[in-house]
Amino acid sequence: MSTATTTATPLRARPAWRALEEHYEAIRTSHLRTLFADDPGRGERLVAEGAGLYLDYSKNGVTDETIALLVRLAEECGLAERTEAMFRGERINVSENRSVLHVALRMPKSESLVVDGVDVVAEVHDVLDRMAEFANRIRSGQWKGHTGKPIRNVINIGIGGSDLGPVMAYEALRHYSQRDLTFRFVSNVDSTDFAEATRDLAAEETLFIVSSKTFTTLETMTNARTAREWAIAVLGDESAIAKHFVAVSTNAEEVSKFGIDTDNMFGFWDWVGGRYSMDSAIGLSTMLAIGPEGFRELLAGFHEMDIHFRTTPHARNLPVLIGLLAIWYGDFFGAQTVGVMPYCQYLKRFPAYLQQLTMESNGKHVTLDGRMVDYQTGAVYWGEPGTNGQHSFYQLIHQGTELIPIDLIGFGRTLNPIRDHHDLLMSNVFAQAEALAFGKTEEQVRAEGTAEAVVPHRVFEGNRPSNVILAEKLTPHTLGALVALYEHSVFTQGTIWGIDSFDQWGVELGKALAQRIIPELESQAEPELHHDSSTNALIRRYRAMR
Ligand code: G6Q
Repeated sequence: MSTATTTATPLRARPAWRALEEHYEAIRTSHLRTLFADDPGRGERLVAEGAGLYLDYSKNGVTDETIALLVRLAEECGLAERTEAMFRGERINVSENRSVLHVALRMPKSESLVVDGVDVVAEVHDVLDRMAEFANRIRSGQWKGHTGKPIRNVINIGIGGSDLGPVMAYEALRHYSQRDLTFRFVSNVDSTDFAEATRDLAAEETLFIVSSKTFTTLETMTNARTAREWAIAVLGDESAIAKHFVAVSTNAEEVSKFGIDTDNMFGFWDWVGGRYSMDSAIGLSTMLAIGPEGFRELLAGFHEMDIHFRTTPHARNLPVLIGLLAIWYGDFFGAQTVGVMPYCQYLKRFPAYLQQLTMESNGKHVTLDGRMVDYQTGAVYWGEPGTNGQHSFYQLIHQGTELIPIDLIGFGRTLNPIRDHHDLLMSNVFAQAEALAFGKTEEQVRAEGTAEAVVPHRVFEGNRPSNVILAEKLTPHTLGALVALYEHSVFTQGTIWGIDSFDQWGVELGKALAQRIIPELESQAEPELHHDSSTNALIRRYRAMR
């Protein structure tokens, strides 16, 4: 089946969708208490394993029949065919007419993937080898700054896909990082970001990685120019650039125009989307932090999940199950959001990273062939590390009126074993999933001797869904597998909705309008304004305050 025919039948007209609608009516009031009581084996059966991750999805409002129907939906929507099309390098990003080949970034050297006559895996490894050589020189102190001192600080300048992955990975893998190097990340065009990141650093020991696929992004280029002025002001002359700036980009021309020698540029390709690029050269800061070997492990984790996704039957396939459950809650139960709660302080930026991955990918309102959808697409993803979130917003998940499916992520072992912290942390993972699913009945509350007037306040209705994802320990390998898990779950959802998960036209309009407004803010003379009355008034007020 070709990719084009898979989108031909409107989603809601598909037999599996119709069957799911009926099934939903039959199951929507079933309580997890009953589902577990009637089927004591479900906690051991509704699980899946792959690439070092264990998924327990038994505390969801599903039965074996639900899963079978969802899997049938995936089949009817051509998930297997579209997955193969992606892995073969077909141009499945239709609105940009591009291949989608982040999976090639983590294929081992021994493999080859020829797309348009080019072995992309060989190209990937050429860049990885150059990155490794550079990383070794920085990490060993062999690379010297303009005044002959080794580099101690690395600042990645980038935004969106050229920032969120690197920041998240650095925070996640800090434990494995070379601790005598300082890493900072500047993304916001708000000058505060740059000022605070550099205020206590010596320019002669600082390396800037300017990360930008296009090398034209306003925020990144503004910060990069500020960084160049900052470095030259201290180091004296332009020739310092060669020792203190490297670029990660697909645009060699703009890189050299900026003044960075293309010998100090690490390339990638238009078939790597920004939000899918943390394992390309965009991950240079990650490699500097954890070393080439650690980076290889990270790629191996991604690759293991890629293989799992490509080869495991959908009913036991982790990304497929997670993607299908998101469809189940979004399109049938009307859930608007999905919470992702890592019980791991190192993963504190993981939810922010996922927000871009999921929402920029699946926040779409037309199908691949341009028809308006008549169903809900991408949910709002959000989250915070546990247990912190429990002391703020979990209240609403437990007792509010919104249905919020959540993923709880935990590890068997901590990287910082201190007293019984880890058992306390993990007991909360299990307790939250249990409390959400089973709640507390009126009878139980009464039996505790609660005053009658307070009883309703203390009742937890339960039946609130969660996935629990467990891995042995947070390693570069685990992180790769975890990111690939969500990447492919996004792909699964996008395939079912029949949308293009790899473009991002929605980001464009605001950028274009900002370009028009900049001269209106900066001009000396009072500009003639032709916006709506609100925008005109706001611009005038800002000019007066400025
Ligand atoms: C990601 C998006 C977007 C992009 C940034 C930075 O998928 O395309 O977040 O990564 O706008 O773009 P550059 O890397 O080109 O600066």
